[in-house]
Amino acid sequence: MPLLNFQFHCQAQCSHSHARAGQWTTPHGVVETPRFMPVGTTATVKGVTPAQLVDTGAQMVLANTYHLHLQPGESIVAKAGGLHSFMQWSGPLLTDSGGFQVFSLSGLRKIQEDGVTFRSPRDGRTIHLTPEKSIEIQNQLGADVIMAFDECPPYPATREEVTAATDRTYRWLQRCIAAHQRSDQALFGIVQGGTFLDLRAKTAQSLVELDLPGYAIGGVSVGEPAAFIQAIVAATAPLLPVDKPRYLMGVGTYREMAQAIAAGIDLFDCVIPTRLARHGAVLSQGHRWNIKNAQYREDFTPLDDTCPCYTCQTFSRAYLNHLVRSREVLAYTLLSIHNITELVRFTQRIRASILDDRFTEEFAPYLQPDPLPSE
Ligand code: PRF
Ligand code: ZN
Repeated sequence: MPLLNFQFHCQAQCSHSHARAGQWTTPHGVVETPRFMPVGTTATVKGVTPAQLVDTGAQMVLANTYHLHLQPGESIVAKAGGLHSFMQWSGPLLTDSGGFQVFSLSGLRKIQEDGVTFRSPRDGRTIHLTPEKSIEIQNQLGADVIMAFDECPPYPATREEVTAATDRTYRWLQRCIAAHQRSDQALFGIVQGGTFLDLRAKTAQSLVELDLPGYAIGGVSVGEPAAFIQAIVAATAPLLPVDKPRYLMGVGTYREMAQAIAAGIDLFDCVIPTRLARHGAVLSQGHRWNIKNAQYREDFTPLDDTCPCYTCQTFSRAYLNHLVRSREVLAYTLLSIHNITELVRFTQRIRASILDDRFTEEFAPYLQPDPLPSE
């Protein structure tokens, strides 16, 4: 089935690393890469309206097959005219396949060759998710990008366990490709392989042969030391095609993103900015700090005086400190707007530095390797 209206164009290539700046055309608009994507698990980026989200600079948003299948169900989203129309986000959208979310459920789940069986945490009913079912749901949801149904092995796992999961993920990918019905949705493959770099390389090569419209690296940031993430991404990303987008799933710290961009990654997603907001934590200029602290009670300056976001342009630290201490819902919205803007802006600044070929100089402090665990 030919794919319509997707095109990845590499605009600039860093001369000291694999970093690149790209322009990725999708049916719902262009994504300038590298770019951070905020997570809207249940068809909403928690606490933030679509108009506010546009103002953060976010271009593409992620939603989840697993959560939307449980509530409200894909048929209701389809009746609304699809996910774009249902959640009123007119830009590019991506749905994750549900595999990872099911695997991270503790307790009742069973993985078999056919798929995964689990008990709904909502109402206790038994649900069977297969590669075919995940694609059918994602076809109904209608995001621009849909993800293959994969098995993400935990960390740590033995080589045998990771090999079994990786081989099964490949068979599941072939079933996903066969089940996929829409030429206006790009199906991305996901490279698994745990911390075994040779398994990563072998998997990347076998996925590249399938000539998919984009590739993700999964199975990282699952509890392994930071240096492993860097090693996995460095060993995998350069093996993926230069003319397709590369997406590192579930990663969104400053250092991890900068290092992954240096290895050639274009896209990231992470719940960090909204999750931190829930705890009063603020991201700014490479650091994390908490607005609840007493020192901000009478601080009438903005969170970050270099930040263009609505929160920083409008409110003081003293006001935000008060909202958080009073447990006001607006605190959550305002901190989420700031944190999302901050991470999107970090990737935009990296993009600008790649276009000027100053990336490795300008972001050198983030590119120092993480210490290897001592053993
Ligand atoms: N697979 C899928 N989604 C994911 C992951 C994965 O491995 C991760 C791992 N960091 C986050 N989200 N399908
Ligand atoms: Zn701000």
